[in-house]
Amino acid sequence: STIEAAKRLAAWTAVDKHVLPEHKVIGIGSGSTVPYVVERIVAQGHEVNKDRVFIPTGFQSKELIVNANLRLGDVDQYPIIDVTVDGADEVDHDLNCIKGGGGCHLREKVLAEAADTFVVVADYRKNSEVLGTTFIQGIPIEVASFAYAKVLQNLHLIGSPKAVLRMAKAKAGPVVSDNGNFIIDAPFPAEMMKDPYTLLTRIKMLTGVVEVGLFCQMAKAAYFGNQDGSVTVKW
Ligand code: DER
Repeated sequence: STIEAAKRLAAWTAVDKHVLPEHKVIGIGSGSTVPYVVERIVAQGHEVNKDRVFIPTGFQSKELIVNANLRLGDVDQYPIIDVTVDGADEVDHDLNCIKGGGGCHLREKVLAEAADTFVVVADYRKNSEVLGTTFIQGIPIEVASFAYAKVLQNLHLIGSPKAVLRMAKAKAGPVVSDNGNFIIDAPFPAEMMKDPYTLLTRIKMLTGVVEVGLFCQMAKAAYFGNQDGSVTVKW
């Protein structure tokens, strides 16, 4: 499909540009675009990959690395990462991202921050001006499970009356993250989404919040595959 082709295009372009032979510690994100990132890194060959270590951002990411026969590492062993490549749910004109659609944004943010270079790869649907325009289910927020009701209450008070606990589809009850926490999806009005950094700080301060799916001023560049086979780069 054009969406899969667009994901692959973004991923291959970003890897060719930012995952170079001198880069030995690579952070691998989560979602449906990063498999194309791993595909392109594997294609760089065993010679260059045998001296590299790959840091996952969750269970799915770890499986991707292991199944590609790439060397697995942990962020506690490799606190300095050369480059992290990850997807996103939406990217605004200033390279701020909504992330966490896949429920992995806590480890994703740790690896994005630990990397010298953090790049985003996505299909054209994620390329936006103001966050919340195309990704409308809300800002993903990882919360301590016992505190979720309090966090929900406070999110309603600070501007997200429609905030909800993310319920599982293939399991009775809520989604449980790789870290054993719950996820809340909190939509905010466009006015507040125009200043994602202020919104991030306000949400992060709510007691019980573990991590917020707003990645502000972290990405060095974002690559979007387009329907016509071209690539848009924001940096
Ligand atoms: O949850 C995340 O932040 C993931 O990166 C995810 O949102 C990316 O989604 P996709 O690559 O499957 O579109």
